[in-house]
Amino acid sequence: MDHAAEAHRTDLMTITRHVLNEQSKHPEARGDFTILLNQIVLGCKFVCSAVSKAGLAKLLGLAGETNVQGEEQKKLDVLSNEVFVKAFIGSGRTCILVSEEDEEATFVEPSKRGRYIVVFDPLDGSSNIDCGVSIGTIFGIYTVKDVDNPTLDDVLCPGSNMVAAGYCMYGSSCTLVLSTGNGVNGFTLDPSLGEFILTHPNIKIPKKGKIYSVNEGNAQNWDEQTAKYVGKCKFPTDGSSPKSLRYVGSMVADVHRTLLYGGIFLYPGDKKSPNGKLRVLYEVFPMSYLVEQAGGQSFTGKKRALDVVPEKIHERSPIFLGSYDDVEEIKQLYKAI
Ligand code: AFP
Repeated sequence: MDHAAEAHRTDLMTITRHVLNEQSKHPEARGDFTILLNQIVLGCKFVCSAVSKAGLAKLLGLAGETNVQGEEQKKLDVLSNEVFVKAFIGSGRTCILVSEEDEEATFVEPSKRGRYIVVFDPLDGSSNIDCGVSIGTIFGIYTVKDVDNPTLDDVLCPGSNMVAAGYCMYGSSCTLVLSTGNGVNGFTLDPSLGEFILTHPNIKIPKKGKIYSVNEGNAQNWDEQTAKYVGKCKFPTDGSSPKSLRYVGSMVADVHRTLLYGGIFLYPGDKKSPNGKLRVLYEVFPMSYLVEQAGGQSFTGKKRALDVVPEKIHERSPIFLGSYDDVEEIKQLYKAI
């Protein structure tokens, strides 16, 4: 019997235990973050369960509303948003919430206020729901400067101000990937226990990858640099093999694969949409934070993504993120022109 393996199998590192371990490194910490994280975990479990039962429960279909980006909302978007908003407010640890589904930021009433700000997309990739493709929740967390006087300026600041970020992917398994600024860890939901267990400790993105991930249907509108980069992925001139193309169309799934296997994910700006499609606060920032924490890079075509200072809560930005060397290559192309 392999006792080492057996000990490992029975010593289950749950996400709460992991965060409490991290917390113990900061004697001044009062456990507020652990309480907030428990609400994120609860929301993710709810959404995971709802997504897996969506077909059965006849939850699919349009809710008859559109969100602030003018996209059709599905019932699951509405449900997921409500669950997260109520969980965050109920935790007593948040003061401002910015959700993809809500036009305005939510300012938590003074009696329920705490020092954390959460920006989140409760159900990203919702156009993939009906065909059972992986979708996810993305979140970023900041702290407020003055808990008695939270303002939008506390949110409209560089992504590098985040204190934590993560996503939960509802796929063939339910995986929550989290960084609190000290590396990246992945936890998989054990449905029989109802617990997220550490399965991907200290994720490091390969320095260079063999995959590129982009919506090539937009190629006719790309700028010269993006077109040149993708051309090099397909027809390398340095004797290397062409990269493979993988594109789910669900950012959580595409970034998750990029974190684990390496390569590059691109959603560039183009002639039709100069700022691309993805939202700075709750897509670009959290994913850039995770990729940097895993040793990769994230670039907007102009600067490091985490240095962007958004002017509006639903602002969009082009994004190139992934393996360090792959992103470096596209940075050089943008520098050269
Ligand atoms: P939906 O939520 O409308 O499905 O959009 C998903 C998303 O915001 C992101 O998850 C994908 O990476 C990206 O859009 C895909 O966009 P395209 O369909 O334009 O490729």
